[in-house]
Amino acid sequence: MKNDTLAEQYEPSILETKVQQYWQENNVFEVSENTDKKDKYYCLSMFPYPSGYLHMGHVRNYTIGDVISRYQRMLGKNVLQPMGFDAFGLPAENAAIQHKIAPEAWTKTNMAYMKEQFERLGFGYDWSRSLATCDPSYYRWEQWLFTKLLKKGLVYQKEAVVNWDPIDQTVLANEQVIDGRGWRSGALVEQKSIKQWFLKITAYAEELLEELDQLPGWPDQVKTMQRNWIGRSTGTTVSFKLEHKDESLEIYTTRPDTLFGVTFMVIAPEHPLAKEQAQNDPNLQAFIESCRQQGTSEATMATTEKKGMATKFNAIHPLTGELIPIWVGNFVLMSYGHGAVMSVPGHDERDFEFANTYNLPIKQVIEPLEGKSHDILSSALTEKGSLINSDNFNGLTSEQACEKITETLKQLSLGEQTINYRLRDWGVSRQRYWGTPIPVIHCPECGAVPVPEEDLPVTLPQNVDLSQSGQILENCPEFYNTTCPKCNGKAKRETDTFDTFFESSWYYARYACPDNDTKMLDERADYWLPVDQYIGGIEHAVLHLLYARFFHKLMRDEGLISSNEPFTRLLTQGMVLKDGSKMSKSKGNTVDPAELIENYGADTVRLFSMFAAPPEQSLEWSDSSVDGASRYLKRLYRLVHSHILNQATSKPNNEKPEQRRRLIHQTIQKATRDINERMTFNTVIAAVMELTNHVSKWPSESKEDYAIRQEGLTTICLLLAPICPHITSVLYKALGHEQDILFAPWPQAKEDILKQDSFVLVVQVNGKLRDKITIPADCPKDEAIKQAEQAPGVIKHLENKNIVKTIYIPNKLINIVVR
Ligand code: ANZ
Ligand code: ZN
Repeated sequence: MKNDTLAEQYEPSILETKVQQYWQENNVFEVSENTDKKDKYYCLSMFPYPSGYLHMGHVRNYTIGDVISRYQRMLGKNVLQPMGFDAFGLPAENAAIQHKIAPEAWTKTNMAYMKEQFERLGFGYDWSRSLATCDPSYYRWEQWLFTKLLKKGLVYQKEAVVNWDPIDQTVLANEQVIDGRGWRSGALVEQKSIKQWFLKITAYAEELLEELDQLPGWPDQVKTMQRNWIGRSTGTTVSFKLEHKDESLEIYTTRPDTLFGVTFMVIAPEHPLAKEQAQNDPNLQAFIESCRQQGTSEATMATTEKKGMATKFNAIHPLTGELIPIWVGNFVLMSYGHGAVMSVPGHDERDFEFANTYNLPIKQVIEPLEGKSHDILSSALTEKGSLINSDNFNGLTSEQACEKITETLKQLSLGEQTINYRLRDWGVSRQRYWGTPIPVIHCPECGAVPVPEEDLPVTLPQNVDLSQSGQILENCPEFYNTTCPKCNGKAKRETDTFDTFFESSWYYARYACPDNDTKMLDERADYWLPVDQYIGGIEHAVLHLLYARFFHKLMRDEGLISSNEPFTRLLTQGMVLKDGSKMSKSKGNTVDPAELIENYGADTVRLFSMFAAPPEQSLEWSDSSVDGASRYLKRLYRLVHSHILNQATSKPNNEKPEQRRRLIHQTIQKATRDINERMTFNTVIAAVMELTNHVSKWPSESKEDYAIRQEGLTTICLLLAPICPHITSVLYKALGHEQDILFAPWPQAKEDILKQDSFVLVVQVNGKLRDKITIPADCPKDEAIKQAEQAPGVIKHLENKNIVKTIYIPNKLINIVVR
């Protein structure tokens, strides 16, 4: 930029446009995998869905990422900060229906608008690496990976339940079901079982769990949520022989110590035994049907009333030989363990409730450890204890019994220890149009055949009529009619598309090499990965972050990258609140960032976002804080303006040159420490504002004074540069620096300046000089008084006296008044 003299007035929009132009013309944020000595730093903020509207949550998220990126750049790193768009998804289909605009056109317009907004906010992205997930050059690679996984057996098809709208004849996403009815037709939604594609994430459950321990840079809260989601438990699989045929009913239990307390078994409505019985039992058939309507989400399971129905079958207890009736229950999940439980109503609350409803026996087999008694008929005793009514296991503790009983079962080949995960395989099929086509061809002869690599990508057909009811691709013969890659016979393309989490699971890696059209990832991915700092909302703690970790391992095992984990550090930013509740369109309490930028400029918006709260906490919106941020920048501007014209007017001030310099370096030290240790940019800003207050009062008449003031102002610019990159760029130039602030290093606190100077303190007793002591300049008052009282010339004058008061004039004198 030309070293123009500083304009008299601070006009953010003019100033910011100029600075941004300079960035763009010089491609300053484009980075390459350079081999010079710089360390790489990959800073990534979660990419947005291109809704066409930027909200304050976006602004906050992306400002945090940009500040970290710019800070790392000043530390001398080779910083990659890319941005792209999570461009597939339902809103585009809805917009297509409502506004008669094709999803692609709608999405592209929105992306262009959002890119403009990002540029206006001054985010330093390497746009040359941008990507949109709806672009075939992007999604072809996830289609490619899918076909590889299919061949490896990590992908499979099975029946799974979906929401079915019987009027529109279409599958509905959960968010399209409103109060149990289809959002468009208003029809009562049914549960329907259809064939869908699954990714075997459970094959990686153990690694996904274990490696959480190797992520010290992740918030504990997120790691705990992932651990619970994976839900590893150690228990025992027990085989109960069936009475009516030579087969067994397997169950999974975490409490084998309660085996002697089993009084009935409960199987899931989808269990084969339930189906067997239902064939000639219309009542049970109806019951199973009603369970199916209820759905199987964990939330429904926990809240719906426990209901059941008896079968005519019995199981045989593996150790006592007793006959145990088998029931069907709506609370048993087919997808967990073996879809069946041994019910111990004496020691499990759910079983207790069920036994009371259906008048089934309750038996106590555990007693509390400290001999306390427990009335088993009034409530279940769920704590562990010691065994009773359990044959030769009586007297053992629960822990001992779990081991012993499992051992005994194992010897009888009727059971063994097993590890179970709550984690389910990931269903990736969506019956939607605006998504990545699943690259499979169904052949009547050969079955499901992956689309050969050379035929990828399978692209979405254009110009479809989205307003028709039913499933779009199902009504598109020009899309689905094809030939089988194996036998060349007539075949049909898969018409489901991927869950959009599929696209967002690997985009972070593709930014390393978005232009490669022969490979999914190349060696550049290993240069940049793992991401050093990932930033996004806590709402992604489980699904997105788990899927991304899973994909990283899939890509590693495909030989595409060598690291094990995608994100070294994770920052989950807090919400933006207004009047105490989350800003949201539905509450009508939003603030439009575009308007703010227009009124105040990007630097003020950025300063406010970073000053109002530390990144991980929620931020309460306040008009006055925005005004405050704006006023501060205006003041800073004036301060530099008057300084360079040498019109600074010093106010009475008794800070010595050493003190002034020390304050500068203390501020550097504090800022650096706060960013490195806690990323509390708000305290950094507070310290810089404090320094600004001081500098505004410093003299500048002498050469030395001028130089110190210059150093103070330069430091303020440097410390604020990551947060307010536009104004600091201009002020830094105005202060006479040749180089653009973008290339300036982060300031260093100088040890010798930080060292505290000493002062000679006069110590009086009742107004008479008794001694002189030397203390550090910033010695706290209490410490100064303590040292004064112990000075050799003072001690004897205090003996047998009462100290009435002590007068302390910092850095000058202490007068101890005694009686
Ligand atoms: C007997 C028992 C006695 C149980 C007792 C608990 C307490 P976690 O820890 O989450 O793995 N269970 C097993 N399979 C199930 C299914 N498909 N649907 C619903 N519940 C199922 O939970 C394991 C426990 O959940 C198992 O231990 C089983 O009940 C139940 F005093 O077996 B337990
Ligand atoms: Zn075929």
